[in-house]
Amino acid sequence: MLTVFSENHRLHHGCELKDGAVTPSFESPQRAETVLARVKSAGLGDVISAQAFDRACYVAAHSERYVAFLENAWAEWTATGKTHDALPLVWPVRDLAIDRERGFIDGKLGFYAMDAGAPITGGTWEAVRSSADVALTGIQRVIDGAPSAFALCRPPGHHAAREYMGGYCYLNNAAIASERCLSQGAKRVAVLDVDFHHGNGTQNIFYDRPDVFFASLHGDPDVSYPYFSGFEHERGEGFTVNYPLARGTAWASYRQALTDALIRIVAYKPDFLVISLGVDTFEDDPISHFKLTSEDFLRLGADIAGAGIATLFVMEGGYMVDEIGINAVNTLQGFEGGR
Ligand code: Q9C
Ligand code: ZN
Repeated sequence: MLTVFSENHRLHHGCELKDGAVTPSFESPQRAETVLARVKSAGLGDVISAQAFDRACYVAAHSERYVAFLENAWAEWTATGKTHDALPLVWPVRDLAIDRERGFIDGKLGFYAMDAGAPITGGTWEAVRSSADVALTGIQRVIDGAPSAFALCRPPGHHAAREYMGGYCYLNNAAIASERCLSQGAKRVAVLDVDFHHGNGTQNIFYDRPDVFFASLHGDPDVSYPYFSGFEHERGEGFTVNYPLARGTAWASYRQALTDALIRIVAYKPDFLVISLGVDTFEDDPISHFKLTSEDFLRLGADIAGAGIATLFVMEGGYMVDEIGINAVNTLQGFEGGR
């Protein structure tokens, strides 16, 4: 399987507000390097660099003003004299939820963010747009006839909605790739999100859309981030399906939900399948609470392959353990039929 990568991811390395303290983000450059090293040592296949795509490809999944915010945020932040990472501090909650962009950068940060987990640094935009280009380069190969490809995206994307960032995500790489399929002639696309966290951003972008089916398996939002979405009753126009799973979920019950999701996806008859591949479902992940083993990721890939659909894998979460590379590549090798 072909892997698409961009060294520009290294330009983004920020902090996050976690448990009441600002600390280095769990979403570190080392993650992508660990996965790339495993891709190479396992002999998965060729590794190519991302091509540059037009800004219009990002705006297909996001609003014009949100993309403009991402492009300009660092310049506007540093214009106020600050040199450290930008994080939002005030949000438009409920009665303050006026739908009007604010002119000043501090107001913009709150308007365009769901949490304080997506810092803006000097290199963020370059890394973010390159990550989207990684997904676009990968999906173009699949559109052109490859049975599968791996977009080694960083930063990840699935928490980024049409008009907000959060949870380490800025542009929604999986959604941008899905829109590319449709603009290139596909009739239907399915997105299957197997990251530990609910893919709230992808759900938001496609919630009222019959041409993109979205399924997400994730930690029950009663106890897991992002807390406010991912419940079973969220069905959109009938093309959204959520599988909130209990803390401690292991392969046997995970697979039941996976099987149900795949049956629905096959019945939808999509032209392409995009997998939001988070490996933070691993038993030793430092911020998540499922119990998948490294061998389970081989099974995950094999089950996905059973759908028989041309597939792009898009890297999402998975944190701070050497096994992130093993688990991501196991999924891809499981898809390809074993190692
Ligand atoms: N105590 C992705 O996996 N922190 N984002 C949650 C809960 C944010 C995860 C803290 C986790 C975001 C792409
Ligand atoms: Zn995650």
